[in-house]
Order: sequence, then structure tokens, then C-alpha cells
Amino acid sequence: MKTNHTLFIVLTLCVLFNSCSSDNNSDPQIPIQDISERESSCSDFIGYSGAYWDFVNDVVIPFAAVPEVPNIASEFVHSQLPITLNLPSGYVALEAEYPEIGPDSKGVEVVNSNNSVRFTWVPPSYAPGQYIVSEDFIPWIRFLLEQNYGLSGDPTEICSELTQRDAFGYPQEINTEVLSFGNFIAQSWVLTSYLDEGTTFVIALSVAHETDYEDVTESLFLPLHYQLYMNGLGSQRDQDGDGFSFLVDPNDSDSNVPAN
Ligand SMILES: [Ca+2]
Repeated sequence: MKTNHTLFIVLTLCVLFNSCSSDNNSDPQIPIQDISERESSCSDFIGYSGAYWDFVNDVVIPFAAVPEVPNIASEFVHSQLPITLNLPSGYVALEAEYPEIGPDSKGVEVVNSNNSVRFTWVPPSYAPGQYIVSEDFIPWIRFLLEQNYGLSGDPTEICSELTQRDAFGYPQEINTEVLSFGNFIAQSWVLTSYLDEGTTFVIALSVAHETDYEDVTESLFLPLHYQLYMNGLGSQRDQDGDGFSFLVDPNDSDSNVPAN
């Protein structure tokens, strides 16, 4: 990987957005629970922090309603990718390029004014003919933390999980970490899926000051995940209706892909 990191910034398109919707929990099997008191599979994390951890590890969370940002202040529309985000006040979204991952790798970064909060999103990307393991992206995540937050040395690992499975007929890995360094908490999530002899990967990295992490997780990180790829509370988007979700499909606009 190259060591330079370039962000191409395009001014956020700010459009007032004054509607919001809520999906009630329609699954009677999932009792609604007070998330703020909920324990998680990461023993040091309760509440929304723990719910976020469980959510990226594919645990169904008993939210009473789809997580949404409070007081939507602006709408961001990516100029090249099909990404639209509703943002609360105090945040902007920036178009980003990640040459360390690949020459065409693009994504979005949501940040606040003093960079004490940052959400990095590398949308589902397909690498044909390659089998890429999730571990390969961990150095890049460390690199982002070095670049943006001055991480030096090894951060303290609060929780980490590597899930390798073949439950859907193709190999998949979920690689998650929660790290502590300085006054910051960072949660990373890498999902790799091997289909059609290539790898689809998606990455999210969420960073906030430790004193704000719980609130920011509730008001920003979780709502952004729901905006990016969830349909209501329990299912992931599948644009072409082929049964492969947006997160794993090499081409979610063509129901003939993947072939397997
Ligand atoms: Ca699909």
C-alpha cells in the first residue's frame, strides 16, 4: 500500500430536509428493549456503544424504531457514488479517495468541525479475481488513525472479533475491533465476501472522543449505517432483488450477478 493519503473534498451540498420517518419494530419475536441499559457481547460496552458493536457483528438489536439522526440539518449527495446521507447539524460529509486500497477506491467521510468525530465509509467494492482476507485491511485502518488522530504505537484493544463463515453458500468474514487510544474510541468493521471468484469488501471506521462515544453512536454512527444499507429494522438493502444484499453483491444493479 502507498503511504500517502489524499482526500478530495467536495463541498457538501446542503439542502434542508424536513421530513423523517420511523419504522416500528414489526417482528413480534424481537422484544423491544431499552437500549441505553442493554449489555452486549463486548463486555465493557453497554448501551448504544454495545448495540453498535453487536449490530456490526450481525446480532439483531431490539430497537424500538429505525435509528435516525436527530434534527436533520443537511443532505449530502456524493457526486460519483450512489450515496445520500441526511446529517445532523455540526457535521459535513466529504468525498474521499483511498489510493492505499486501490486506484479507484472512493468513499465518504462524515466529520464535525474539530475532527473529534469521524465516520469513514468505504462502500461495497468488488475486486474481481482476488481473494482478499479481512485482515489485509487492518493496517490501512491503523494508518487512518495515525493520519487523522496521531495514533502511534499499538492502541488498547477493548474488543475484537473475527467471524469466518460459509452460512450463505459463500465464504465471508466479519472483522471488528474496538480500540482505545489517547482520549478516543474507534470501532472498525470490515466485511469481506467471496463471490464469482472475487471479493466484495466494505469498511466502516467510527471514531469519537471517549466521553462522547455513546451519544455519537446513538445520534450518528448507527443512523448512518441504517441510511447506507438497511431497509427498516431487520433487513439489508437488495436493489436488484437477487437475494444477495447490497453489502455482498458484486453488482447490486444486475440480478444475474453473482452467478453462484
Ligand atoms: Ca442484490
